[in-house]
Amino acid sequence: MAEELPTYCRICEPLCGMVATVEDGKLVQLRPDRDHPVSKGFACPKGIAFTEVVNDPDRVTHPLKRQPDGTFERVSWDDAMRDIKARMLRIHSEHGADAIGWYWGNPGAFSASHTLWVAAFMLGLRSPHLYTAGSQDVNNRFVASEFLYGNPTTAPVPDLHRADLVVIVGANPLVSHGSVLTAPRIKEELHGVVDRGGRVVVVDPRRTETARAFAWQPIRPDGDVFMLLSLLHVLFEDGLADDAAIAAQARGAEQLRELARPFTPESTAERTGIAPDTLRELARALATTERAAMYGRIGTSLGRSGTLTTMLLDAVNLVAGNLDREGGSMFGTLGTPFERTALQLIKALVPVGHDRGPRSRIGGFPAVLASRPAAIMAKEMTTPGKGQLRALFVSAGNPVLSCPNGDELEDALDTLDLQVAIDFYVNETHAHADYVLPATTMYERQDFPIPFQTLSLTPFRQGTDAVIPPVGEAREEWEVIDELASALWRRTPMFFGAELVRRTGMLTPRRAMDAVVRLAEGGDLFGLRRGGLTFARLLRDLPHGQVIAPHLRAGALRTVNLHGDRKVRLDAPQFASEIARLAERPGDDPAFPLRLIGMRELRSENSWMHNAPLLLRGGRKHLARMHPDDAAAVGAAEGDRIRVTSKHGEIELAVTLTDDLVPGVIAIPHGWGHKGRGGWRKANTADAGSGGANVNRLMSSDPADVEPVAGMANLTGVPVRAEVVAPAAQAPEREAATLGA
Ligand SMILES: Nc1nc2c(c(=O)[nH]1)N[C@H]1C(S)=C(S)[C@@H](COP(=O)(O)OP(=O)(O)OC[C@H]3O[C@@H](n4cnc5c(=O)[nH]c(N)nc54)[C@H](O)[C@@H]3O)O[C@H]1N2
Ligand SMILES: Nc1nc2c(c(=O)[nH]1)N[C@H]1C(S)=C(S)[C@@H](COP(=O)(O)OP(=O)(O)OC[C@H]3O[C@@H](n4cnc5c(=O)[nH]c(N)nc54)[C@H](O)[C@@H]3O)O[C@H]1N2
Ligand code: SF4
Ligand SMILES: [Mo]
Repeated sequence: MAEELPTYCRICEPLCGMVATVEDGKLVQLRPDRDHPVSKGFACPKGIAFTEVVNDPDRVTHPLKRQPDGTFERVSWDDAMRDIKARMLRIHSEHGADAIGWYWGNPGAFSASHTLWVAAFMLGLRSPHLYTAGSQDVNNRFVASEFLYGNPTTAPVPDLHRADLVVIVGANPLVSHGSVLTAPRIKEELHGVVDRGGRVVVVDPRRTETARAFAWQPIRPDGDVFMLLSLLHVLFEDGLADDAAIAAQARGAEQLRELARPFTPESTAERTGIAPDTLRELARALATTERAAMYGRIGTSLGRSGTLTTMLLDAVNLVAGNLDREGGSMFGTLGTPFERTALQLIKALVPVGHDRGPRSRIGGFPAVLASRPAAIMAKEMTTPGKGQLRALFVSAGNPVLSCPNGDELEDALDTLDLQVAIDFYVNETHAHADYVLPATTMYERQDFPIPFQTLSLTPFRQGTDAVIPPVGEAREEWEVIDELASALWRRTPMFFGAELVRRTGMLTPRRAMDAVVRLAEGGDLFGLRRGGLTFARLLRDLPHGQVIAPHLRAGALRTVNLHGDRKVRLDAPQFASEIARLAERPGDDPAFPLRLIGMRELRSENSWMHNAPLLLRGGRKHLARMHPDDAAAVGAAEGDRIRVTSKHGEIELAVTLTDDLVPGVIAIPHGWGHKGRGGWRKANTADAGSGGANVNRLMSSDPADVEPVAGMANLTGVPVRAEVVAPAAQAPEREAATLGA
């Protein structure tokens, strides 16, 4: 008997509505949900291909234990957990909680239970060793928001529904489908801007898919901070600043004006590659277009000054009069009663603010939402002394491929006393683990996307049940975490309390998700609002989800800004200190004449989904992109195998030539470098080329190269050189020049 069950995709941020076809408890098909009120029948190839992940013969469906020869053998959950708990308790007795760490990867953020349980476990344990994908992604955003708004968890989103000018800096939403922004059908949203007579400008070193569809403004890698300072300079000095907005929303605009004064468009043109007139025109358009928004993502986060860049993006929006305005850069709220007071209370009670707690042992980095930079994880394992990391749990992550200097991390993992993975694949990181515990996929768990509620362009609620039971012996992450916390309950005050509640059966993810639904706008307020939403009602009556409001509302800044006077801090001291640090940027090194940037592909998701046949069709290869002029300079031709070398490492892969790049820039997707150890058969066959190369071997994990404010890894604008190692015809496997997208 086939059943059709509405649910939603949780691979990336649009959370597209899906309909799952289930036969005899097995997922047989996924198709886009035409009745979903926001995604309206849209889904991308990854979403559709997820059936192949759920049913992948290479999937881990039973606990695995690593054998002395490096292979894995099936063990029972009881045996695995007994040994893991005993070893964890021993490490805890001998070395304390600060020998135990957790790396929590990107897909974890798409599971409410996983997010809440990892956070609670690490806060309860009081270990400084929480690492997340955030230091390769978004921690700079959290820190910028904390400085500007006193609230790390708020972030403005561009109101694509109503904007007439959208400036996209370092993001490629036609491929990524949007980030720190939940906007399904984002391509149509952007075309809508143009259809209204507006403009979309893409500031990027590569003429991306998005830039091709709209207007491309080339920029030199890591030049954004200079562009933004010049935009501020022009806004202030040419009388374009919105004084009323500044007076109403901000404090310290005078200080920022002073800081921006030296950065004339002429003085920054060399760093940005943007002609002064073009920059002035952009500043004028941002100020004079009634509804304009500037939006930045990964390309603005992974340079040398990610926190400053993000602070400046918001500052430009504010000074141009575009912050917290319809059609501008807007803030989402949950719409709970007394939301601001509740946020202030949480902020006072949960000690996760920037720089709360001790700085990291390696590099002295401040905590960001209780996490430390993943770039220092390896040295935390190998540097002796109190606080040395000896046991690491990794859930939904693959730091060997996603963090800088994967080689160093691989070696360091082998020095640990205990490494445990929770995943449904044995990836390059987990290949070093003592145990791999099988996780459920998203379609095997109940869910409600708590972290994305306030980032949605269309305020929207959708819950889902598991559409199939756990495959094999898979378990949800929170169940494993509960068991670990239980083992420590007599030793850790928070776990003691948690254990008492847990034993009553009241501490479940479902209760947490239900509470958010009921307290948020549209919710039943636990019975006070008749007919309001509950989690159960979402599942029962509204399986395609419920729109709460057609648009975001202006004025939300007064709720999410937690500073006492509700003013945005344009005088945050980090503006001055980070601008001063720009002078320390290393100059060009003739030994490394190219700048390396990243890029995402439509049919990859970071380091995973490279084992799904649907996504590997057409002889996909992991390829570097070079400008023909740069290729000619080193004698490289289409399809040649090249060696790319940085100060920190080298990789080899095939090259394809394209003039979609600013000359001097080379682009390589991250997330490749599958070595065939971990059980992914498809990814390592001739189909998928050689499994590709790990671009993060070129990146530095030296604390001196990590951005000091938010601990961001420097993964873009990295100096490299390229040389040919084998011409196309003789390359080890013939690499077809089919682009991934
Ligand atoms: N298909 C697909 N979708 C994904 C993912 C995936 O792997 N595949 N990953 C998901 C994740 S985890 C995230 S965080 C989001 C990210 O979402 P996006 O930020 O939209 O993703 P990217 O495609 O990496 O876009 C970054 C852009 O920045 C540009 N860039 C690089 N350096 C610079 C620079 O110095 N300045 C400027 N201005 N631009 C620069 C790059 O050329 C690239 O076009 O995507 C998500 N969606
Ligand atoms: N050079 C360079 N490096 C980058 C980036 C870049 O642009 N350039 N982007 C960075 C960004 S934005 C990110 S987010 C990071 C990502 O870095 P990570 O989060 O470390 O790595 P992923 O590749 O997302 O690995 C995801 C793992 O989670 C597993 N998984 C998927 N779903 C689930 C689940 O529901 N439960 C469990 N337990 N496991 C699951 C997958 O099988 C896979 O093994 O990479 C970063 N690295
Ligand atoms: S864009 Fe694709 S991967 Fe992302 S949520 Fe939608 S269907 Fe899933
Ligand atoms: Mo990410």
